[in-house]
Amino acid sequence: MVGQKSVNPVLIALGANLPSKAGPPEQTLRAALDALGAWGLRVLVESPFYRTPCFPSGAGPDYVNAAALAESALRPDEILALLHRIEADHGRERVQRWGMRTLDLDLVACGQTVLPDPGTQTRWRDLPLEAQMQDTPDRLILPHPRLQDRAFVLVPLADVAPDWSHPLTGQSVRQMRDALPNALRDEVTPCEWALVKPFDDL
Ligand code: A4P
Ligand code: MG
Repeated sequence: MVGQKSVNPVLIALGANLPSKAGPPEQTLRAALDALGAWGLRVLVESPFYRTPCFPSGAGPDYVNAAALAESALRPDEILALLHRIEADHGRERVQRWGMRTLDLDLVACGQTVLPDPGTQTRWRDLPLEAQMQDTPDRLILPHPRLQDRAFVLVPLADVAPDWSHPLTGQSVRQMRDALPNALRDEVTPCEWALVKPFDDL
């Protein structure tokens, strides 16, 4: 329709392994999901929360990870800015690549959008591990270049968007998750208790 922005399905991965002002990682993720709704993203489906061992192994405490399917008329760069704002509001500091954090919000995908272009996304996706540890993108890459590697992203994402498919590889979330070694998938275990909203919020 003329003058109306199209609405993209938005996939977001959440992770935390240090306490924030909201409390322990579970509470921070709950607060972040609520903040997304308050700042212009309509959260449609939330995954359960999962406990996951830190990657790289031994580099810090276990994480709590989750994923959300949302919709928004915002542009991808506006959504990333919003995620960074919510991270900063929860004390996120970027000290070290893959370092411990109070809150990490990754923009996994916006529909079938590829940014900045297919060649660059593919280059970041195919980056050898050594280079991944050194190089940090200075602009938005979509889909998130490490998506296909991470059990702590793919297991929760399969709860909210199993059939979303990668615009360049054609693989669905379910296929990417199932392609991971069993040992990595099995390390991603549901938190014993779900953090539900208090009754008066419903
Ligand atoms: N950036 C570019 N594209 C994107 C995108 N699609 N989404 C830029 C988010 N950010 C994007 O991100 C680094 C830079 O990438 C930023 O400038 C951003 O604008 P970051 O969030 O500062 O750094 P990061 O999170 O350390 O890097 P990255 O690549 O997101 O790493 P991962 O794969 O998220 O690893 N272990 C467990 N168990 N659970 C975790 O959640 N997370 C990490 C981070 C390491 N180990 C973990 C977990
Ligand atoms: Mg990140």
